[in-house]
Amino acid sequence: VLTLHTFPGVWGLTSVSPFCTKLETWLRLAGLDYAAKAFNPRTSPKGKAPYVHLDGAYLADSQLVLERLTVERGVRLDAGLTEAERSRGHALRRMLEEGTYFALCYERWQREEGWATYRRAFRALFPPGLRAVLPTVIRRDMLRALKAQGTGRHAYDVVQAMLRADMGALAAELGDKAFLFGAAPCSFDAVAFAFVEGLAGFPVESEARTFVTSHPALSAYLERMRARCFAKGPALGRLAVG
Ligand SMILES: N[C@@H](CCC(=O)N[C@@H](CS)C(=O)NCC(=O)O)C(=O)O
Repeated sequence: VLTLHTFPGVWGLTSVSPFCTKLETWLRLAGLDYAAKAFNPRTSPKGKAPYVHLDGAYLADSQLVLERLTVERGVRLDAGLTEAERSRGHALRRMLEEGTYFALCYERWQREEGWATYRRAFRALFPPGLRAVLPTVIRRDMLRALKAQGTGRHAYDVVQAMLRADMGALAAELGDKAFLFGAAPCSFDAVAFAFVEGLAGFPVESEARTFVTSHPALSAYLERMRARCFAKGPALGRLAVG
C-alpha cells in the first residue's frame, strides 16, 4: 500500500505545493493506486511535502519517490524517450524546480498582493488555534530563504521576466505536440503541468500569469493534463477559500 502525504488544492490548483501536484500527477499518469493523507510535520522525513509511506517506511522528495517507484513497480512512462529527450527533460525539470519554483514563491510570499491572497489559503492548512501566528512566522522564514537563494533580492519586474522566460522555454519545447515529448505523457509532463498550473491557477493577476493563460499551446496543455489526471479533482480535494 502506497500512501501519499500531500497538501490539498485550492482555487485552480491541484495542491498548494507544485511538488505535491507533480507527485500526485505522476502517480496518476503511472496508474498506481495510492491513498492520500495530509502532510504531518511529525512524519515527514525531511520536513517537506510531498512524501510517501511505502513498504513500512517514509520516503521524501518527489523525484526520489518517483524514481524508486519507477524501478520497483516497473513504470514505463519514459520508456519511449530518446536519450536526447531525457536530457532535455532533465534540464527542463531542473529549471522548473530550482529556478521557476523560487519565482513562484516570490509571487505568493514576497509580493504583497500575492501574499494577501495566498495567506488566506495557507492559513486554512492549520488548525484554528495556529492560524493567527503560524503563517506570519513561516512567511518570515520563506522571505529569508528567498533572500538566501537570491530570487528575493530582485525587483518584482525582474522576477516576472524570469518567469515569462521559463514559460517561454517550456512552450517552445512543447511546440504543437499534445505532451512534452509526443502524443503520450511522460514523467516530465508531471513536472511541467505542476509549474504551469502553479502559475495559471493562482488567482492574482501578473504578466507572467497572463502569458500562460493567453498562450494557446500552454493553456490547451493545462486543460489536457487536467482532463487526463484530475477530472474528479485531487485525492485530498480543495480547500474552500474565497
Ligand atoms: N525537492 C523537494 C521539494 C519539496 C518542497 O520544497 N516542498 C515545499 C512545499 S512546495 C515544502 O514542503 N516546504 C516546507 C518547508 O520548506 O519547510 C521535492 O521534490 O519533493
